[in-house]
Amino acid sequence: MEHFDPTPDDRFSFGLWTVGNPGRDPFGEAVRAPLTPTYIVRRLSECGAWGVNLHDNDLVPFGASAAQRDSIVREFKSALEEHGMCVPMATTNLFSHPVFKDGAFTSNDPKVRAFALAKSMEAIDLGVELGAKTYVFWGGREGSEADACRDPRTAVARMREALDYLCEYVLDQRYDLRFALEAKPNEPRGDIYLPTTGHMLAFISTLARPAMVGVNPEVAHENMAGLSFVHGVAQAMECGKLFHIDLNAQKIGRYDQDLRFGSEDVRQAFLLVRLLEGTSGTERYSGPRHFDAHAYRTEDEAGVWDFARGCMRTYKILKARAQAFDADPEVRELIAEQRDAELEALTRGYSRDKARKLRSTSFDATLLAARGLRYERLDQLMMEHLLGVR
Ligand code: GLT
Ligand code: MN
Ligand code: MN
Repeated sequence: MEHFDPTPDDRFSFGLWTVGNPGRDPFGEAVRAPLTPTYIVRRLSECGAWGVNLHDNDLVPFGASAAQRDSIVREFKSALEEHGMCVPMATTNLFSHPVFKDGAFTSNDPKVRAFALAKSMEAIDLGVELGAKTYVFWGGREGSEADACRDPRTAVARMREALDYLCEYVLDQRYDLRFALEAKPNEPRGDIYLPTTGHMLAFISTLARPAMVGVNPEVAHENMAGLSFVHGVAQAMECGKLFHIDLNAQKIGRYDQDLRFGSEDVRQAFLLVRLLEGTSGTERYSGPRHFDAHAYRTEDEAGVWDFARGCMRTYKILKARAQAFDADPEVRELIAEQRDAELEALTRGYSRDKARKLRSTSFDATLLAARGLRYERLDQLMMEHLLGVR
């Protein structure tokens, strides 16, 4: 029997806010007691996780003095060391405090925008001090309900100004840090600017330092927009922009559920793991496998660790299923690349001569159209691997 216990080589990480989620929602109070960051570090390492991620205020409370900050950070660092855990990613909380009720970088108030920038620089310092190599920006409050309040172009321009500023800050400090932008279409705002990974990729190409900035797509968020997560992630990988990933699960058409990885739409989860692990022979994603999810509100603390182990276990089971699928001779035959050396020579790289030859080639469209593609068989094979009978 294969074992699916996580090891540090799997590069699994969780946010302090994920396993630390006390189960509060808009309709009800917390159902679990808060867990301290150092306790979370210990329990995550016991579960087999490799890394722990955080917002500035998951660790250092908003408004803490410099002395309080330093002692909290010292204690946290020694817990990391003791349990052999790292902090691969950090981020800023620019959404909880009421000051950010109408956005942080995109607020109409220059004082709020300035405060958000200052808070971000401080949080970047904290992340780098803890060893983070990736810095996430999720603009949860960067949106609107009363859309006449600002031109959305102004919002995008303000976002650009803030990110350009922070890129220069990182370079000026000589930090080894890259930014990863996380999209979400709505919630908590009626609409959030730059709502999908696709919007983010286009936006990044307009920045002053595009090479420093990539994306952090989240399963739930792209699903909320009704999009194929696998296609979005693949596009980010294809242009070298998948810097980080938020793994969870989501039913389509709902609020942001942040469910245990793989617990909904197991086909997409399978195809995602197959893509990230490159089991079909493509390039493998080498960054952290981060779970941005939380346990059901029905759970006590024991259920939280069941949840965490479940995320990692499902990932590894799907990886094993994907490897078996891609090693299956029948599958390989069905998806083997078709070649036509003569025509490919004409369609690869334009020249006037190639175009002339191509246009004088005759094609039997009826014959080409008549061939069945056997995708029913292919998909059923995928299902049988997924269901464990093949
Ligand atoms: C928040 C959000 C997540 C983001 C986190 C990073 S915070 O929990 O729902 O999707 O990734 O800011
Ligand atoms: Mn997320
Ligand atoms: Mn989410």
